[in-house]
Amino acid sequence: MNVLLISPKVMVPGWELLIGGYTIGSGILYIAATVRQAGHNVVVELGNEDNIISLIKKHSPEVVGVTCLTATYPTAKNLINLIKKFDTAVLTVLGGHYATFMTREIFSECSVDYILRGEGEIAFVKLLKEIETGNTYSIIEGIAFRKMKKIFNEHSYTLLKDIDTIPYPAIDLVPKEIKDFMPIIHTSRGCPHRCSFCSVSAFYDGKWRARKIENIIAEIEAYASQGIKRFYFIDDNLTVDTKRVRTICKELKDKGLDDLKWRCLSRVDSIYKDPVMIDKMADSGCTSMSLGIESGVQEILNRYKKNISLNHVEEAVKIMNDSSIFHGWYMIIGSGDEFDAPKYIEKNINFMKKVKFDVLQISILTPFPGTELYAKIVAENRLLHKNWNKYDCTHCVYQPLHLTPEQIEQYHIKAYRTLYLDRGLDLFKIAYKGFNSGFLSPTMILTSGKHGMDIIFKKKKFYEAIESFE
Ligand code: B12
Ligand code: SF4
Repeated sequence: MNVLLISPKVMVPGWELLIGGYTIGSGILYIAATVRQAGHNVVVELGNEDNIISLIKKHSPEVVGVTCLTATYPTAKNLINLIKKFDTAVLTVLGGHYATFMTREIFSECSVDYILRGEGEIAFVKLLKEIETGNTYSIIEGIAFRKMKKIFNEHSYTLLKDIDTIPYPAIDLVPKEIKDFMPIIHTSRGCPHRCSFCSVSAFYDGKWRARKIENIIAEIEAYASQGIKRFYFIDDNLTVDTKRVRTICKELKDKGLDDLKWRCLSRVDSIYKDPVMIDKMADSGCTSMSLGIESGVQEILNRYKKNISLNHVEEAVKIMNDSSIFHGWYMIIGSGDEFDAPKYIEKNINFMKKVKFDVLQISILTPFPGTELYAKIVAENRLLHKNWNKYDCTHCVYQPLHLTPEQIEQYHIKAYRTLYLDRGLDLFKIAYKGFNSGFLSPTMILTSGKHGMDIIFKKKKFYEAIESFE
């Protein structure tokens, strides 16, 4: 069968603007790999309202699969509606975090035929097989569908039992518009923690599954043999099991793969518990790492169920500053409860001054469907709107208890301004370290500088400034 896989071609304010282009997640590339392995013709494209019909004409697909997050769902919905208007015979499938949690709402406003709930590698291939044999309404675990205005299999959900059985993501199918694509490797999927705001804990239901080390190393060897020099361990939390990470590092060295540069995401607790792991990581090619502190107020961390203490944060920051690894931290403005008050936001910002970060990405707390936070905000009737494209962590989309949404957005800017200006001349050293680590590119520095100027001198809102990127 001809299968067209689409990732929405959108500039959601965030990393794409900083990296100066469009982006694609690994999910759709994993789906592409399994579809190809099952013997179908598959192409991956970036789609928007302007190019979708020409893509359909070009590839003549029998099935179109579209991926989405919350912020990219509006585009995904428009694409599917346009496809079905153009040719009802083309079957459409939507997957991703938003699709998993908002199945019923999606069927009420989008002409999509199937919604994939959970991980799609096995279920999607089963669906293609059924469609090929003429069974368009089979019950398959993880696939909801609509027949005669009724929704079937709505609560079915699928997670892979063994993540070693799936092929490597089809990075050779990454669309040409994506500049400077860095191969993404998952050594594990999910996370055992259950932070209240996190879509990952909701999507994987607090489950963490690790791949076999031989399989991970074989994937890296495959990339190295193609001349690839850097990659991203994109696990939600690479360091859940620090012993395992040390083994991966040892294997990288033993196999002579330590000249490849890599980056990853980690957590404060594994760093202060096993600081030697950080040395091993640096020694085996790790040049940059991102970590969530989220808040400098212990009460808020407890509400987030983050399971870390501010003492541990300080310890972890010290360890990272003593290492050669370029480190980026995540911080959130907003708590979603009574701590949404000036006193606590100021306290949050003041604590972050102690964190001698290399980079800091500050988000506004965003209630993503499926999360505990979303359920709470909805139950308290404090969701301001469902303009999902604004669920990009730069807009305040809920009503805070003791502030206005605009005040939260102003604090977002204040936090950036205060915390970066506080680093003073260190910023030059940081830029140098960032270049060397491969984390920062000249485009990122120039773009962020321009955004900063627009915010300070033109008094633009944060999201207006980053939207002005061309
Ligand atoms: C790498 C990453 C990025 C990268 C790449 C973005 C991208 N487009 O994926 C960058 C840094 C650019 C980024 C940016 C953002 N990100 Co991000 N990101 C991630 C991260 C860490 C990994 C993504 C990934 O590779 N997942 C692994 C794959 C295998 O899973 P998957 O994509 O869900 O796909 C599986 C299933 O969902 C399903 N499936 C998905 N699509 C389809 C389609 C079909 C047809 C089928 C059959 C099945 C299917 O099958 C797939 C295979 O099992 C995730 C966390 C996570 N675990 O997903 C956060 C995450 C996706 N990001 C998130 C957010 C909020 C953002 C930003 C809005 C933040 C910001 N302001 O910058 C932007 C939005 C960017 C955009 N336009 O997409 C949230 C999304 C929450 C939500 N519910 O919407 C996540 C979940 C983080 C979190 N902890 O909450 N991100
Ligand atoms: S925020 Fe990080 S630690 Fe918490 S559940 Fe999500 S991925 Fe895990």
